Amino acid sequence: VSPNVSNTLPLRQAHGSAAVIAEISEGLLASSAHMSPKFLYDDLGSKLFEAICELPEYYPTRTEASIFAAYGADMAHVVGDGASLIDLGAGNCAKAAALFPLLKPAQYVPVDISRDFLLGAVNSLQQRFPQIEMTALGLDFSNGFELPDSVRSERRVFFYPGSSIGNFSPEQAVGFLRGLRANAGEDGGLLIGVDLIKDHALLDAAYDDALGVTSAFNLNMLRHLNHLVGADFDVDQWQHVAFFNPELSRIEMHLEARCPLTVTWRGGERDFARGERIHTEDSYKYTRQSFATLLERAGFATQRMWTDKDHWFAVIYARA
Ligand code: AVI
Repeated sequence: VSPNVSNTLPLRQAHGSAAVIAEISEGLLASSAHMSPKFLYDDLGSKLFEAICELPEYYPTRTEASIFAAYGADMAHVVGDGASLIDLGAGNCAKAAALFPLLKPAQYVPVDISRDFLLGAVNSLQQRFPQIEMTALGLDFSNGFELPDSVRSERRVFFYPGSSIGNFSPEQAVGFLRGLRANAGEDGGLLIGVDLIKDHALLDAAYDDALGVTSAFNLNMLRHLNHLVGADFDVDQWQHVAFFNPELSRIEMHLEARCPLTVTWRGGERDFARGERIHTEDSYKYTRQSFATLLERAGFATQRMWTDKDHWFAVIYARA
């Protein structure tokens, strides 16, 4: 059995396209340079993120897994079986696969910007679960996306674990969640993982680990940009900076120039002073109440929430 692969344009094939050059140029030329976190995820970036999830400092993955392990059966009861499970940012698909025996989806639709990485994972998953129809979508869903006709079920359950929603600003998150709600169909919903505000030292360490894996993950964006737009970033000239910003309730990740330098790419050139930064990612942290309010603003009806004993992380099922 082979999974379906949807015929969408992956970012990899889009490299050098006018739209990608325009987006990257706009970010690099802004007075405070910034770059979408989606550019963290080329093939190596996805592998580095997998490694981050194994780090002792990166508590979200194991805390969320402990919540699924403790309450998975209860979640399956609330969600119901036989749905189309649409896994947003599926990566290696491991989180959804662990829930298959409980959720018993009729169809599995993993979506990820890192297309080749996704296809490798789905191919082996399809062998393990031949009874579940699988359709892999290699695309950037951050600006919304159309589900292909092959997603037939009227009951669509979006699966968005790992607190990836935190990589949107709260305003963007409301817009994105509204789109999911509108597409969930009759009796569908959203099973989502959210990272909660906690001791700031724990948050800082999770994004600046002792082994330097998160630093490599952040710096790898420069290699990806070199590939995408023929830039000449020298990774050695940059350093990883990450910290919790309590006013905005978010981790900020930046790349900081270690020395004065000039970067050129297909579409532009910019000088950076020593200490000048490119803002590469935000990771917003919520309280249980502030996230429930966000889901309400997005139009979701009822919600069930499960959390760990320390209230570090929450998993919520919101009915459309
Ligand atoms: C994918 N996303 C939820 C991760 C996060 O925690 O915001 C990405 C990440 N960035 C640094 N470490 C992990």
